[in-house]
Amino acid sequence: MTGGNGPGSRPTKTGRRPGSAFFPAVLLAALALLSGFWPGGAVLAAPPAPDRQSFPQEYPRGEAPADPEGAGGPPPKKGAGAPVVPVTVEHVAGRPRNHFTQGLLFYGNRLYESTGLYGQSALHVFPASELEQPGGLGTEVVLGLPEEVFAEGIAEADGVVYILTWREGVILAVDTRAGLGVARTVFQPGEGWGLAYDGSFFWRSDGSDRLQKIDPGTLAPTGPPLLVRDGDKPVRQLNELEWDPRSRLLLANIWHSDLVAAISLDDGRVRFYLDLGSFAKEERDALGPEATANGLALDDRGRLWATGKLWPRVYRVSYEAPGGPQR
Ligand SMILES: [Ca+2]
Repeated sequence: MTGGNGPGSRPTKTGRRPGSAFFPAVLLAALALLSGFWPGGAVLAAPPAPDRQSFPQEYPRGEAPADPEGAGGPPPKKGAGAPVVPVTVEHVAGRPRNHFTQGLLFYGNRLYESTGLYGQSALHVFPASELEQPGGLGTEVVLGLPEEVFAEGIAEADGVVYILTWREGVILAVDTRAGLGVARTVFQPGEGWGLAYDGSFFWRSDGSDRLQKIDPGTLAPTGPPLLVRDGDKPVRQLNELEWDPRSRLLLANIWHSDLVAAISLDDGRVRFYLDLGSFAKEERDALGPEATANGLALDDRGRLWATGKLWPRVYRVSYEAPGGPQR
């Protein structure tokens, strides 16, 4: 994620505009310097911690998507339509502070996290077992990314972790079987916020009310965007994503909201919202308004973990889905 507010978006920190022609060449050259290293305990080019005092000014997220009606707008109000479901916190694990979380996923016995901001974007890899240990997440391997990249959501397919970028027009592919390095860079049109893989296709959010299906082979968009609706109302600012294969619903953080939309990919309808407010508000009050809930991952037991930008904690939550079994 990131944050898009549609019209009036300011230049980026670097002044570069989306789609800059020289950028892919620069990025590819920088990526060529990165090679495959894999968990030997070494930390690869650990990025500096974000300066919390500076990022609101340097964080003009989002540009109007193709349909301006799909951009911006306030997050949905509780009780506006689909039911809002509270969550119960089952476990809390500490984690490194100042991670500007953009994507979260479990794969194998590891927890992967992408973090954003120019000059600070990275892919972090933790032993998932540490989530259950008293000290929480403390051991990480970090793949630093070129400073021209603002990393966004991540998704895994066939052992490859794909890193979406915000406005850079590329997806970075990290083949975890070969090592922790960028193995491939693929053109990706449009703005990227969140990414998930449903077993057949990738789905990408861009801060609007639209989800784009992406072919896993070519990584090219395929078909028309899926319009996400709560009743008749567009649900905008869709951000970090997580596919739930059990309920066959796509979970989506909504930027600057404590709500997580549970979306059917059959028709784009929001079936219900999860409300993370019981702990998200506390984190935001302590860290500032940009410390929004962003980071959803289901572990191999189907349990949902949630975190947010800069949050020093990851929360495992349970909830009772309307009309479905408790999880
Ligand atoms: Ca996720």
